[in-house]
Amino acid sequence: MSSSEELYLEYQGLLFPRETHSAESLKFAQEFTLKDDDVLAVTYPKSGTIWMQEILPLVLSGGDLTRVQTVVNWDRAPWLEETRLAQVVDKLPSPRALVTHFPYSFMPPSFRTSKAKVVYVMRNPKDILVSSYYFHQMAAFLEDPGTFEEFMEKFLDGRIVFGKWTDHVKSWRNAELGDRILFITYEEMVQDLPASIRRISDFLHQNLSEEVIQKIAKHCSFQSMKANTMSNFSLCPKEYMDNDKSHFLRKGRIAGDWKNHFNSDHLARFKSVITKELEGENFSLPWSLD
Ligand code: PPS
Repeated sequence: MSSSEELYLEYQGLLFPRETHSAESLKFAQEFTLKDDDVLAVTYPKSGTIWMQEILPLVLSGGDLTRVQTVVNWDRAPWLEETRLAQVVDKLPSPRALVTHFPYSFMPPSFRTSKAKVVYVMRNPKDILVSSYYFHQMAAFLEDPGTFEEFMEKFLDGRIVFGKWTDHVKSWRNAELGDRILFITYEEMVQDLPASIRRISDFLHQNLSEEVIQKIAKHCSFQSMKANTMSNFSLCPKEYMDNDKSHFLRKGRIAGDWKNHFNSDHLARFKSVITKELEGENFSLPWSLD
């Protein structure tokens, strides 16, 4: 079993998986020039990143399925912070779709001066914790999660990649980006995907027809993405992600898997830490922590 130091790179106080990040890639990201028509899906890990990575290029291309069927997701809408970006960025069609797990303070100066837009996906943190727990079991580039209790403590302390969930959410909620940012929840996407795609399309001034919205929703359903080798990470070698242990597209369709993992002690501990961390913030969470 590899240690945290072997697996993770610490950069400006945050942990990043060395498998896909380097000091150079993080510096490259922080010096990256964003364009006015770029659109970024911003998420804390396990909040719905690859889902938005599928939706954005489709919305931006008027529902053209060619790229989602022929280009793997990590090249189609690359992560700003990953080493892969430098290799594929010149081949991205405009308007570009990118994704990032960066908290706001890590964004390049060009983001602040550009008109680039952000779709920020939020998910119930209890479900993020559960999703992340299974992901740490199947991804060899992440530390073994230990028991569920141990992993919950690491999550609450931010001793995991990309730090604390509360810090991430606070950083973007307080970023004051006006009409450059759309906040959307994973749960509303589960509940009504066509309506969520309509919100995204309107935000990006795409003016898509109902027929195109339905086409995108069909392609981005859990079943369809789970079957799409360009999106389900089955092309990722087993030594990096072991689908025998857990699938990347694991439960998805059901919001609230946390109920199968939290006992009353977990719930009380989770609620008290998250509530304290968010004390005094001028936004409220769209989910109850009970
Ligand atoms: S990562 O590693 O941060 O990029 O992971 P991320 O993509 O943010 O989150 C993975 C979870 O998103 C679920 N997912 C979906 N749910 C519903 N519908 C669709 N189409 C979809 N695509 C991805 C995926 O199943 C993970 O959640 P869990 O709860 O583990 O199933």
